[in-house]
Amino acid sequence: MGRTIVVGDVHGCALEFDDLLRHVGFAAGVDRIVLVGDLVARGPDSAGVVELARACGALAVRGNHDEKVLSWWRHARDHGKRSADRKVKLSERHRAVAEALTERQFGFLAGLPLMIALPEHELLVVHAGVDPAKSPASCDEDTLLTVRSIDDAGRASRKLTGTPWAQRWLGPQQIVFGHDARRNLQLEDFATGIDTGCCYGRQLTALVLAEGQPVPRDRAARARLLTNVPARQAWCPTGSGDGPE
Ligand SMILES: [Mn+2]
Repeated sequence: MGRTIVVGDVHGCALEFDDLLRHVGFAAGVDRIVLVGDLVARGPDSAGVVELARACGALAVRGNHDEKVLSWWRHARDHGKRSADRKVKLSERHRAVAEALTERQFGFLAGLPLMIALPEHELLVVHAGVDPAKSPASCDEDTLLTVRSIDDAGRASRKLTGTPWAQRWLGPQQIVFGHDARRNLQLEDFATGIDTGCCYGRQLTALVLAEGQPVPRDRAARARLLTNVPARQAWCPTGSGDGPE
């Protein structure tokens, strides 16, 4: 086993995902890729991202955008596509993803867990985050997929108002997450947010851990393990509201 390379929200940016694999010198069969979810939507080539993830044997957690198209796919599988179109409302953007993905690619997304524990790195990977008042294992799906902040009443919230949940999480595990492109890189004592908005024309970021290396508690030491590649272009306007972010 080689390095563990944890990659931020790819969001259909297949070219940049490929750029990142080259940039870190990804060695197939040696290194391990772990994606923080939201493989699909916003960017130009969701199917290409899923195919690349499959091809490099990536592990990944499910993101809220992955879950959105999966909810349509599960309904279509069980009740037919016409029923799914009526019952599961998709934005135009998500509809395009649902039409682009093959059954095999949907099957890959459907197999993604909500959380991946990598005890050799003292690391948990989730898409959005956790409710710091609970153990990660007892957090509900909605929190893991959408949380951003803790509101004034102490509740986990998907809004940007309030305290970033990552500032309230006191470990003991280090959590690496995505989902919050607007806050960009987040480096807290026990949490690292690596959604740096590639689909909006910023960067695709990764945390690169040597075999068996615990995620450093020290922020500067952790920052040295981060690397990124620039977006080839802005694929999606910032704040383009298309449902769940
Ligand atoms: Mn997300």
